[in-house]
Amino acid sequence: MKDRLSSIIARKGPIRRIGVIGMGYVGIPAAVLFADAPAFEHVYGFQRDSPSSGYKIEMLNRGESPLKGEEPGLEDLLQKVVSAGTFECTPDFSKIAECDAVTLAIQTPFKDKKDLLPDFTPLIAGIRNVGKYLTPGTLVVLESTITPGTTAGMAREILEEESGLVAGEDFALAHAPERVMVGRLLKNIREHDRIVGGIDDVSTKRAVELYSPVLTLGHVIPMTATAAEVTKTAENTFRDLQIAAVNQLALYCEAMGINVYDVRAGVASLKGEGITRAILWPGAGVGGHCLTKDTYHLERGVQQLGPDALDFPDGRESLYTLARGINDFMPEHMLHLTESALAQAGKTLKGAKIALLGWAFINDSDDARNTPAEPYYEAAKAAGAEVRVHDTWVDPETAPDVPPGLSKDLDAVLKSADAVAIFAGHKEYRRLVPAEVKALCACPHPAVVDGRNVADPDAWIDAGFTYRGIGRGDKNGHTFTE
Ligand code: SAJ
Repeated sequence: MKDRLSSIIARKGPIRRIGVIGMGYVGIPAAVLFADAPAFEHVYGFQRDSPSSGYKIEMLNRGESPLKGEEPGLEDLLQKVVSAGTFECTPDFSKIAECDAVTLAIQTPFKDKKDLLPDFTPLIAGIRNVGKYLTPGTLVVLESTITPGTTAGMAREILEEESGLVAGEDFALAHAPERVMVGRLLKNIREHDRIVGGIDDVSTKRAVELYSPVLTLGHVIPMTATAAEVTKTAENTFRDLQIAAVNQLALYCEAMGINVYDVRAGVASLKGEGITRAILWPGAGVGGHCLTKDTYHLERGVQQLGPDALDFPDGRESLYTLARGINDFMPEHMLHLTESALAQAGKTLKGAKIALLGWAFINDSDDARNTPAEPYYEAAKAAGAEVRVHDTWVDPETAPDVPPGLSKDLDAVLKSADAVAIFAGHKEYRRLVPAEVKALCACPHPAVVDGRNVADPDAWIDAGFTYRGIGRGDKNGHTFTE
């Protein structure tokens, strides 16, 4: 029956009018790039006129980007396509009926971090809206990161239920996962290879037609929709695994009294044709909205799609969830290091004043989603410590889940601290002067616990600190230099 879809598409002709659902970090750059491509005639950016994000409609139609932070080229391109009349933002979802292709770029964040389940509600609402106005021959593409099997499963069912049409016969359906990173949105879409997977060959072919015109250095990599879903979740699962491998190595190096960074440099030195040793960086933990959840998308996928077919060693935990466990242990390890450093100075966690530097999950960023600093903060408070948090970048007014008293005043956070725990590698922390910090702490041997390799151990030890660092087995057992 795919001939039926082929002939409907042939009658419809090339993709000219495109709809992008979800005016966020993924949807906005995607929409303006489609609108700027000569191959296409008009792009609607669909945005619900809700109290929290309806303001984006007016802003975008004035050519102003609602995205925070620097996005090179985005606002210029937005102004260009708005004034050319090839892009408009609208809350009128009925215009989906005019589109030859519709993409959905709607986040699937954790519903509750404890149960590690994504919240598909917004995405399902978006899919329902598309189904309501879907017309024959249209291509529907999911760009959100989703559990393998979602495109050909839940999404297909909802679209068919809402439209009365049949996927693969009346309309094309595909998955093309986004691979953008904040600060490089346009560049990533243009230059990264684009995974494109349809529920059938006709859908894949139509999706290739949609994405090819916006790629410059990138190439389209066609496959099935489920393979595309596995690719996206696996590429982040593998990064999480690589980080866990070096975090475990760091724990081993601490136990063996050696410097993990010497070992890392040694391992990385083995290179040459066909030799790869992708050794990443150990740290205080893994945060963000990608690596913390995509492993569980992959695990759910195989459980849902192939539970009986999976041949795996009996009783063995998945390597991937084990890796998640090691990365999630690192904030706990940071607390153990803090406890050990305080004890060396004759103190305990209970009653200690801890200055936690860095709430963001990544260096020099205001993004604090799923930050590893949070479990440390909660555990330290539970142990009876007073924790004051500093972050130059995270805005206490707008960031989600910020701790009470999050401050941008570093001196105030450091004042009278018994311990300084560094969770983010912000450039401000790389420039800290041990003697100045010691003066603010105003105690004989404050602790410094370095989670991001930003503190020179000898400089801090010479200034009188009790030093602990992730992977620094060569320094963690130091004595005081009187
Ligand atoms: N981290 C380490 N050690 C490392 C690298 C990262 O501990 O060697 C930690 C970071 O501190 C952070 C977390 O892992 O807490 C995630 O860091 P990340 O660099 O992976 O940043 P993300 O979460 O923004 O990942 C994104 C992903 N991009 C997309 O989903 C499009 C990921 O696929 C990219 O590989 C990654 O950016 C990247 O390479 O920048």
